[in-house]
Amino acid sequence: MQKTIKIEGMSCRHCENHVKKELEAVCGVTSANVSADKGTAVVELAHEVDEVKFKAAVEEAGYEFVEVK
Ligand SMILES: [Cu+2]
Repeated sequence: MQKTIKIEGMSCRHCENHVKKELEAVCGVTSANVSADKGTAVVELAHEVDEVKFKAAVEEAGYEFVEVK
């Protein structure tokens, strides 16, 4: 299962890495592919993850969570 998270505020590779690290620490996330250019994080999931967890991870990294598709 794959989902795309829209994120605002990332501008470089360091931002991508912060977000990737936080998202991959969430239970159920097997990998996160983050793009500062697109403002997205494509997450691969082992099981359903509550949107609230994604929001918390993105905010913990210091960026703005927009939505999950
Ligand atoms: Cu940055």
